[in-house]
Amino acid sequence: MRISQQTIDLHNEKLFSSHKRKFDFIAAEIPHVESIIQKLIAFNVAIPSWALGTGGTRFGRFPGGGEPRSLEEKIDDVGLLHALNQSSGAISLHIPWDIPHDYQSILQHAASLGIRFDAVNSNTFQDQSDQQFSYKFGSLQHVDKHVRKQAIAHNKEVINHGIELGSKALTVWLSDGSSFPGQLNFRKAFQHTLESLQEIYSALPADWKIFVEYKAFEPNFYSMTVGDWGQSLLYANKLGPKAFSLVDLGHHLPNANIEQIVALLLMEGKLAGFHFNDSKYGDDDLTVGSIKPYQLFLIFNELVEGMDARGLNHATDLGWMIDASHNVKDPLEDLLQSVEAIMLAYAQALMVDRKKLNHAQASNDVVSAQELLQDTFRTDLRSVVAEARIRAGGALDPIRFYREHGIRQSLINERGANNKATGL
Ligand code: LRH
Ligand code: MN
Repeated sequence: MRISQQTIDLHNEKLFSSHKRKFDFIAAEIPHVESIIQKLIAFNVAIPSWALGTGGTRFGRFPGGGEPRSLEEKIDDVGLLHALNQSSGAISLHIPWDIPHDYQSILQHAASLGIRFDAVNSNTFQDQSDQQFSYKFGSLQHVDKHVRKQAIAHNKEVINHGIELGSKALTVWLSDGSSFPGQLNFRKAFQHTLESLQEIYSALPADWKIFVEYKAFEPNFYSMTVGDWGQSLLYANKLGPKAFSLVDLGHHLPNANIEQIVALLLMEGKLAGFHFNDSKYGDDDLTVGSIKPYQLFLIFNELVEGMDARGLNHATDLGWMIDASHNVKDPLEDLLQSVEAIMLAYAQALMVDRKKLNHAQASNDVVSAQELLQDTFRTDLRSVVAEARIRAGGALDPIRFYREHGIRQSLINERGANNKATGL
């Protein structure tokens, strides 16, 4: 299903006057609004190929219909999101859930929708039917070298798929760990994992990166072999200059100060990027900014400060990806909300008066520092994000457009009500 520019322009015409009123009001307050808009236009968030269908939990899954039946249809859905918000111009594949069978046709199809391939993800947390050795007791950490060899070979295969698609990074998330005290020798598990990652690292092309994603718990519930940012950084430092730590917002213990972790990984030049989502308890994979929007703003505040301190290109030097699971929402509406929340947090972080904040920090003026951040967070920049979107050819109100044009029903008519997309 493709959306014509003409249909989007018609939608924008209807909503333009109220948008202009809001935008002109706020733009008058922000001297550098044009540079913020240019940065927003350049910024894209990669959509996870495993989150285009309905997610579920062990207690149940309630499909909404019209789910993509193939990688081509997943790319169609990302193309649909990108046509509406002009900020979703990339897809992150998960192998073997989304093995590309014909690279050329997949590349042409994606290019025709303005979609590029972001980091590719390996999967050694599930056993495939044709697999010789089980990952029940881990993969790269496993006590049996045959299991480790099998997992290393899989990661090399994933790199090869990525090379064919123009991807430049491999994300490795390991479910490896233990569920009971005494089950695992932590030192040997770390060393097996490091040796295995070193073999995968040596298979990376010169211009590639490896993202080491950490997680505090689940599916192991006593220890995870890449359990926190410290362990992930240890691996990344021991692996070499192409290895970085990936921050999935849902992978922290309660009340972790994620914005401080981000600031320090960035300072060390070891921040890979993000799997954006939100959570109240565990790895809930909820809509970005739906539970802790202030934390998301504080993370982007550290990102803008830290990226500018290192002279990084905001749009290209870090991995911007969503990792979510949609149990009760339409997957495409959920993803539109998540991208909007990310763009809003980024816009607000770009609005922060860094000079005034640095001065407040340098003079221990705690109240002014907080007032400055909260004043920015309480400033409604939705019309600035919308202005960037329409200048890039997107819709003023993507979810309204999606509903008014009955897109989900069209997808159900085209694909059926009961098919299940590959993924979580
Ligand atoms: C693990 C994780 C990882 C993916 C998976 C789909 O919780 O965040 O990034 O491989 O979700
Ligand atoms: Mn993740």
